[in-house]
Amino acid sequence: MPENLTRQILKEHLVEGELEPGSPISLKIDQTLLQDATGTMALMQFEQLGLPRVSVERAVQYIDHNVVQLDFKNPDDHRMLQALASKYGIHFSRAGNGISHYISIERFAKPGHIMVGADSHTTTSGALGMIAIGAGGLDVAVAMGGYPYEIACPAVVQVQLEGELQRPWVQSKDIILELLRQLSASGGKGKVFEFTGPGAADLSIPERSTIANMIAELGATSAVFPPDENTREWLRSQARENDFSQMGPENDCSYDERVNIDLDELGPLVAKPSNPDNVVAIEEVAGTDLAQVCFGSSVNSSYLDLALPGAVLDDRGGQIVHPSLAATATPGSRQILTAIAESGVYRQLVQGGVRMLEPVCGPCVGMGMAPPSNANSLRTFNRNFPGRSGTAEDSVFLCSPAVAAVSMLSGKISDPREYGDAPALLPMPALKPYIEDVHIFAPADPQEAEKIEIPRGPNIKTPPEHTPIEDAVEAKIATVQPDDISTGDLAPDGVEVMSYRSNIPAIAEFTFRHRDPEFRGRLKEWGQGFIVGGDNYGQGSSREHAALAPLQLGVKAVFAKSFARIHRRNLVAQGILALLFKDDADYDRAEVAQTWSLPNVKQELEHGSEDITVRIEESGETFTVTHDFAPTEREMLVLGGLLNYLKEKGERVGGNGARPNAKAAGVGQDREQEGEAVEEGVGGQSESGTEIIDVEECA
Ligand code: MIC
Repeated sequence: MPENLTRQILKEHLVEGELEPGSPISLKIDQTLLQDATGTMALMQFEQLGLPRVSVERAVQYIDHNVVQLDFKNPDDHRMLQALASKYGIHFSRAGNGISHYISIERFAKPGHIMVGADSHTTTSGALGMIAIGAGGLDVAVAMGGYPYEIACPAVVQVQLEGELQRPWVQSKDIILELLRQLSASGGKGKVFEFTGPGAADLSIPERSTIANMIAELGATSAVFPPDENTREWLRSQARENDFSQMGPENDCSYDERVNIDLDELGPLVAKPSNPDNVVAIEEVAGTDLAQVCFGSSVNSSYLDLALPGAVLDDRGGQIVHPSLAATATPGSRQILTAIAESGVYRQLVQGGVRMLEPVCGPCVGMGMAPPSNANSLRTFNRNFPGRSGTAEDSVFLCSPAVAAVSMLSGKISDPREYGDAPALLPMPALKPYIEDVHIFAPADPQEAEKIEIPRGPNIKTPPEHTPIEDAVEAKIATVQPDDISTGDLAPDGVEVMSYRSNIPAIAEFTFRHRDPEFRGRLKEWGQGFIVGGDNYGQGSSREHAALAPLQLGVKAVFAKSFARIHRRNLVAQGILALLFKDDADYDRAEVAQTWSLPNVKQELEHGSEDITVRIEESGETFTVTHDFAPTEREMLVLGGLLNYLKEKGERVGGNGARPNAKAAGVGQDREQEGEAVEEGVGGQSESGTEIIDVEECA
């Protein structure tokens, strides 16, 4: 049967399971991505696997998020990450190189590969024809160890792009905003979006990367653009044409769903506060006063994304950023920074009054440039969850660089089609001279690696312990939350909180700090508790801190109407029950401080029951909730999470995805064949010859 590209790639990598949408599959992983804000926990959990080296073709640790370095915490994390990367066989991209997603498409993404990354926007690399999936740090750690990655088999949605974008005023950002407008922030759950048609073929790789990046905002598993001549050309410009593979959907293949977008009809769109799917036509918000305009960062940070605002400022004899607002620009990578510096775009932006920021995530995750109170900020970023910008009562609009460019002149949200003739852009200089990976450090060779000491600063604490589930679980409801709770509500963005990413006891103190400031106090008093949430609970980022912090505080289960994919899995991997209301009306029964019990939960999980009984202790009423746990996830939950599960099972899958092939967890066949000394078991942090500086000693 002819297959679409997504299924071909999945088939190639299938280790176990049936390619039936929704059914559990395990996939061999080729590449992994870690960034510093998620990497510390991921690598400390990798240490707990007790493996000597990673077993994937390419593992990269980037430093791009926590780079404000207000005090010792961020630099301590970076120093530890560099040592861990070198020791365990991971490439290390130093701060200043750029944002992981952009560097990945420049240097590593490869048609036909599968990557998992501890960042929801890992999906960006789908621009090059690979399947790139965001996941929690523990899942990425386990994949790095050579275990297959487990996921529900995605359905494949064909997005047929007809016609042509009315460039430069209508841009690929408007395509993804249109998808968000049509499908909503949870409309992509369990799906890979495969882009086809003349409108897809016409998009450059950076344009594709904008769409692939923000497919995460739909809650989707991934986006994939079949590799074509544009892909080959991009790889050639990156001096790695050999990474190109000819592949694509086979003639007459089928898809599970189809969406058509006519690009001739598409106009500029804007996502209003405070969710990326709150999308309207620009006409609806035109005239809105602005105090801030921000370009670049994780998405829309390519050369052309910055060249357009530069050209607009340089146009008509020179124009400036409107006096009522502040504008910033963040290039995606060192390559782009160098290109805009050499072409003159940097000068255009600076001369026009734009504040130039270094190529890191920056204001996109609330790292500086918080907007003023009671004012609007217009950003070419991917997310506008409440408070993410750093200002609690913020009002952030998302748009394309074209909309942002003309709006920064007028001080109001403006329709770029009314600007008049588009200015000429400064051409991008040939990239060749900037392509070198001297700032991406290769790991030490295995002998050297054994001697590497891991420096750990006083803010770095080992991940929380996991305990197997009790026969029955009883707890009070610690908070009841509405729909669309983001992981930012659980583990907030911004310099202050994110500096505790390697210290779960400390970061736990910020859980629900805006939504329910009493939440932590209740849990501390009670020792344990439950969370009740609405639809799309845990949307947004991959940060497993949104599960680790509740674990630390004693949360035993989250009951929700539905969960976002990555957060649901993070809860399960950390041993927290992610339970689904069968009847949404049961959500309305929940009250803070009410006691719910799960009298038979262990047995129900062990027996594979779809129903879990809940009793409301105050009234004696019972009802049932359900779940969508894969069989391995049920076992995981019984044992107290993924690490305990691997330890208990003692199964090991080699880097080539063959299974099972070894006697104990932590013992890699590939390594054994190489004759390396390998320790057994999960949980050991030290290896012979390695001096570990004890965390507690530093505290
Ligand atoms: C985000 O855009 O929300 C982040 C910050 O990149 C997160 C990762 C994190 O929280 O460290 C993500 O997208 O997963």
